[in-house]
Amino acid sequence: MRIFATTGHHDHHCIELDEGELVPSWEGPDRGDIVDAELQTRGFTDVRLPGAFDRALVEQIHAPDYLEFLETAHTRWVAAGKAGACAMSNGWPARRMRHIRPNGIVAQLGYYSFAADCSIAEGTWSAVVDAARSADAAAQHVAAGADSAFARCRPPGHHASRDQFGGYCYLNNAAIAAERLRQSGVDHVAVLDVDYHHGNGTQDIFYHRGDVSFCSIHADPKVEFPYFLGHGDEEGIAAGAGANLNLPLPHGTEPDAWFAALETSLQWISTRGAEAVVVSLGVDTFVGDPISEFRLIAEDFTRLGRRLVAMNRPTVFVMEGGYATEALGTNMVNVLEAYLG
Ligand code: Q9C
Ligand code: ZN
Repeated sequence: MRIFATTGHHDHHCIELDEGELVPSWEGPDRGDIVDAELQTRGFTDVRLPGAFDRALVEQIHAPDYLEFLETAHTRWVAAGKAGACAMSNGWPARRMRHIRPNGIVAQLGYYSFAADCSIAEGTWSAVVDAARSADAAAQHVAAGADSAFARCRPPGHHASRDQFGGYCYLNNAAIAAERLRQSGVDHVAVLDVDYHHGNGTQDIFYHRGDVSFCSIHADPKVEFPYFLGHGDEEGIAAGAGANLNLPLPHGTEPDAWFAALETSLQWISTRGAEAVVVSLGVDTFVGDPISEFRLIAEDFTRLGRRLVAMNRPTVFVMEGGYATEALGTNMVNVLEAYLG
């Protein structure tokens, strides 16, 4: 399996507001390095740098004004003389307010985000671009005939929508991979999101589209981030009606219940007629994850990799969450190794 990654992610380290405290983000540079080291140790040595950033492709997924905002936000923050090293909002357009784009940098940070767990450091944009490039390159590799590829993305992407960042995500790497597959002649793509959190960004991006089916297994948004999307009755609209499947599960979910949901997902994907699959691969379903409440163990990630083979379709793996850093490499690579058999 070919791996696409860069070390550009080192420059992306942010602070987050977590349970009333400003702390270094759980989503830190060590995550990329840990997975890279484990890949190396376990013989995944076909590691490549991705190609150039294809802005035209990314503009099929994200609004041009949003891209320009992300690219320039930190520079504008510094120019405005703000105190913090990371740019972060303190106001968002909530119920009964209007979504009119404001002028200043702080206000625009609120306009273009939905959570205070995600800020913009000096090196954020270049790291975000590198992650998108990796996802694109992995999709191109699969579109060219490879059975599978792994985009070792950091930061992750599945919470990012067309024009909003949050949940440690800025550009939606999995959506970019799916769009690349579509543009390469794959008529129908399925995105299977196994991260602990609902992939609200990916769902929203494809919600009205029938050519990309989206399925997510995640903690119930009534009790877990991103809180405001990911319920079981969200099925898609217009051409996308019936092309969205959410399987929310309670805190404390044990492996057997999780794998029952996986079987439902795999069956649904086979009925959707997808020709290729993008897996949003988060391993924060792990029992030891410091911010999550499911109970999968390391062997369950091996079991997951084996079950994904049953889809029998070319597959692009895109790295998402997983915050138990001591186990992150093992869990992530267990999926990939088991997939190869
Ligand atoms: N006390 C991904 O896994 N906030 N994003 C957690 C915990 C946000 C997770 C707060 C979690 C975002 C890609
Ligand atoms: Zn997650």
